[in-house]
Amino acid sequence: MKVLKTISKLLLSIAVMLISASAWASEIKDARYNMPSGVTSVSREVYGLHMAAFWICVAIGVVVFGVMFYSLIMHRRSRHPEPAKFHQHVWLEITWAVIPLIILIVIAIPATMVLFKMDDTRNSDIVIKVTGYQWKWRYEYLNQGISFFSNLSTPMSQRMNLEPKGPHYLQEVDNPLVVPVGEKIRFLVTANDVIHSWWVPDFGIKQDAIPGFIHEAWAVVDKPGVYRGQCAELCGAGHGFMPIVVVAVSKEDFAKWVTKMTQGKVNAATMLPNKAWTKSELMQKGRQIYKENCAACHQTEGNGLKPLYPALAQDHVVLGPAADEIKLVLTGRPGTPMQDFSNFTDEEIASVVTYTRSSFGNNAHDIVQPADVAQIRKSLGLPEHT
Ligand code: HEC
Ligand SMILES: [Cu+2]
Repeated sequence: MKVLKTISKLLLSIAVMLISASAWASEIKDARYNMPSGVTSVSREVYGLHMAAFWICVAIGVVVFGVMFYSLIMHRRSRHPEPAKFHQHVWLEITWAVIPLIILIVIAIPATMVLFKMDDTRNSDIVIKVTGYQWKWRYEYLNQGISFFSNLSTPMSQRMNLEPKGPHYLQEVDNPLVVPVGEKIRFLVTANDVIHSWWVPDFGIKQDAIPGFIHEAWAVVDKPGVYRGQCAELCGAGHGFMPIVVVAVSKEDFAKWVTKMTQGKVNAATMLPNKAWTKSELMQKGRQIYKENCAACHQTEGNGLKPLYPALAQDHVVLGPAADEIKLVLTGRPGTPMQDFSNFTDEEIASVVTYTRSSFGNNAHDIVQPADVAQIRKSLGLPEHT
């Protein structure tokens, strides 16, 4: 009777499990539990190592637990009331030291070879400097003179649950990194404030971004597509809001993109420090910097978002002496959302300040040169940043 009850209970729980499993099945189908094998030779080798190590662990687990359960069952007390009383077994001990040693060596050799390969950044076709900021990434194409920030583009309304979440919630940006397929791209990874980490699983890259250090990584992407990653080093309140989006395109499309990005734009390679800039150069660069870094709060048209963010149109600071506005942008207003932008270069601050002073109906007429910013930076005791 008791046995029957147990069996019926067991059957019932299996039925419940099956029903719930089928309900979950559609979700499970799309879920990915393993790491991706990715789209670069390195990422595929890393995946291969991971799977090899995984199956070795499975085999070890089967053997170890097999011996354990065999011993538990076959040498249980009811069968052997008198325990064996042996001590030490030299050969057994040597065996269980040597076998793991061999396994470790077998795993270490291919792993070390992949590490060497990962480190070989020679003969690259394109060099991109990646800089982590709280909380965004900046990409600089060192040979093409292209430079931009990449910010999270998921609207606040989705983050506040006022709107349904999009398919790439918190994994989308305004300006993705664009790279060509089939070319060796060398990444120089660093940071400007705290430690971040540039992680793109499909490229097999997770490289620490540390202020004052430049770490290297490389990738040759085989397949055009959109690859997403994120910051992988807890870097403050916005850590979860600085995703990485890389768009890999054909070489021809990449060349077109480079032309589009450099056409009519001030070429970063020619931005010499202390060079006197013309107003139109400053305005052009300033518009871009404003759009990427200020417009989220002060709005594209400079009319702000009352009562949270003041308008910059007809604002007394913007219309006041240029030195005061430079100071404000360099130091921010502690305790308010107006952060300090001291990690921007002198050129960037000069252009964004010039832009605000002559846009949105503001008519300050003056322009600000990088040298002015450098001077104020110095008077505030901030480190140089050209
Ligand atoms: C995260 C939101 C945010 C961003 C981004 C931001 N600001 Fe601000 N800004 C503020 C807030 C809030 C204030 C008002 C601070 C206060 O309460 O005194 C402010 C104040 C200012 C003021 C002074 C206005 C006044 O009348 O007090 C200027 C000028 C200014 N910001 C320029 C900029 C520039 C230039 C950028 C981009 C480089 C920028 N801000 C980016 C939120 C922001
Ligand atoms: Cu970060």
